Amino acid sequence: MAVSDQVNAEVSSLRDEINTHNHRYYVLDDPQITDQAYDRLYRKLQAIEQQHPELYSTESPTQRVGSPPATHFKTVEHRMPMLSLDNAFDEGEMHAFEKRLLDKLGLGDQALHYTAEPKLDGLALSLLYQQGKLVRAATRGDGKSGEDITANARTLPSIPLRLFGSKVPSGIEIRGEVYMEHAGFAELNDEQRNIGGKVFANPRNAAAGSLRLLDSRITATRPLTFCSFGIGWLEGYDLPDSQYQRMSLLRSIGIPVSAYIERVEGVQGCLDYYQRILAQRDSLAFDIDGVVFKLDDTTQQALAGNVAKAPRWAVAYKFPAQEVMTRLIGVDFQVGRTGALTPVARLEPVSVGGVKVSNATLHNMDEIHRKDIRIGDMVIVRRAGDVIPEVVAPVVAQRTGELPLPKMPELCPVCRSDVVRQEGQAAYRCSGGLICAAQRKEAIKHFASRKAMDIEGLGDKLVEQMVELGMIQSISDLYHLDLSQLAGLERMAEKSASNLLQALDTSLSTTLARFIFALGIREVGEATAEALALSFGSINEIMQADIEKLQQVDDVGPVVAENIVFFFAQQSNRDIVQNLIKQGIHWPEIEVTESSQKLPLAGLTYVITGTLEGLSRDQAAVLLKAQGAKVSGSVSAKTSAVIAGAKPGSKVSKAEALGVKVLDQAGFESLIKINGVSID
Ligand code: 5U1
Repeated sequence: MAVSDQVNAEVSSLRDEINTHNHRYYVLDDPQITDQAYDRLYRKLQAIEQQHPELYSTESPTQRVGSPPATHFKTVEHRMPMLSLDNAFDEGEMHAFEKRLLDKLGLGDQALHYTAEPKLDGLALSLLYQQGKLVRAATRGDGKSGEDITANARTLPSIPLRLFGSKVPSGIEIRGEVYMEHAGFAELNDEQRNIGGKVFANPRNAAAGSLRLLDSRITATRPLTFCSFGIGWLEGYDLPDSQYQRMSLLRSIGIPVSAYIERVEGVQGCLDYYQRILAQRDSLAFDIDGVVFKLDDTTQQALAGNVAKAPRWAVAYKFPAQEVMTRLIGVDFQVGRTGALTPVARLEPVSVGGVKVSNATLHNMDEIHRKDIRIGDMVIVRRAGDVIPEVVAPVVAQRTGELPLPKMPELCPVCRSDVVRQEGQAAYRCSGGLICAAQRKEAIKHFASRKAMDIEGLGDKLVEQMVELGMIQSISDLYHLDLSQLAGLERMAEKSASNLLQALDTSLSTTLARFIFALGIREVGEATAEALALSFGSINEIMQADIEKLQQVDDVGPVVAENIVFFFAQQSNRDIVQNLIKQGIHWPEIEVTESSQKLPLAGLTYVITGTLEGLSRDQAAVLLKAQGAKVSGSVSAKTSAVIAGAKPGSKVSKAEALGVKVLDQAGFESLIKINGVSID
């Protein structure tokens, strides 16, 4: 049966819509819909295509799932060789780079302009588009020819299968880098550990390994991203003669380009840019190993020419290495909040990514055995982003003679209780519970942390001091502290002591979700705590619930349910909850309704700004969520209303500009009908 015009039109419109959202997400960095809404569109298209196989198209966004494995990759020649980059390691080498250019161009001491961008730590890829359609993707190889990995590249959502707009050249080879973000890398390695698969040493190896898999269906599951850094070959098009404008042109035809790209003047401009990007390096979601500068004027680029395989007109100014070698001098064991003992490497101090490192995590004993790390080994240490430095691997080639494997102690190094390992679990734990000062310290730090009770001024060092001095045995003791006790502590003046007492007092007014999270029940994170709060509405109900009842909550599986029941089965934990309530911890009541569909605010999204009278923004959010609403941090055209307390921020003007309703305190109160509910 012929496909009706209506189905044809729907498929075509869904494909366009999905492609537009990909473009907004990867190229414009400005997503307009949630991941869930995107998934809904995607599944809708998939369902129609399954019903109508005759509508199959290689260009459909659903065709990024990969194809059956190949036996090998074909070798293909690049239209134009893929060059490499010369490096500079200090300011002197940057000055020398510019001097060479000025001499070559005969420009004396004129100012040169450069396009500057971060150097992504991934692997280079060349994409060939003909008549706007992706026809080939190849690795760099030896620069002249590389491996044809088209089937794999097609699975990356950031690589458009077709270019956008009316300005598309008839043929273009686009060059760029494929990389993996830290979060995706960590998730991939966790999965690989679970299935006993290959664990990757760093995101670059993971990206390279994933892109060169013979089975593109596996590549399709790997979190890879593409970002372009230039054009290799081009036909049927007049390019602008500025590198910066060429990159803007790529962006305009749907190719992702760095969001950090800038045009800078002279070496000083380059050095300033280097410092600015270096300062952001640890907060980026991906690894970069330097910044790249390219002469902006492409006529000057042509005049400067190439030396061997690298252009004279570009340079990579490298950052300090994030992976270095040093000696493992010993292994200590750190006791965490749940009693788990983590092996920590003691290292010969070394600078990693510009920061001095003398300790690094070894994760767990299984990892030490899997990697065969010995005390006395030279090891590779990696520090990237804001994560804790880790020992990646031993350098076995440098091992001289027999070296001992680290051993898990039989007694807790802090409280001397037995160390035990539950069957089927990777972690070894101290059996001392809250008798163990280490577990007590961690439990209190967690209780006070920002996402839990948010007790400002109660930092880690202070908690450690208080536990060591025996001032607090359990979290409920925090609320018995007085000014004279606090003011007697090291580095604690009377003013900060009184601020801390005030912060403790403020923390008494909280939300049920924060309180549950703060208790530190094993594997109960923020989302689970929130789901528990919304579905039970009271701490007593949660304390009394059995495993079966707990499992009815979204997010709660058998293991988490068992952890919750186990936690509240301990009389000491029940006492802590009762004591805290006696000391005045409170939260707004939540009315529990059977089905979220029936809730009055279901399907609506609110943004809260400014200070509301009598309740925090968090508490207001709980009241809205209890009635089925969503609470978001940013205003968009889809926001149902902005709730503005005193001194609201720019969110109100944004709402007004978008025509979104703004509710004041009274409007909010009538919305959630909290007049009868005591909120102070
Ligand atoms: N960001 C960036 N990386 N990268 C790598 N730009 C850049 N340019 C390159 C390479 C190999 O080569 C061109 C200068 C030819």
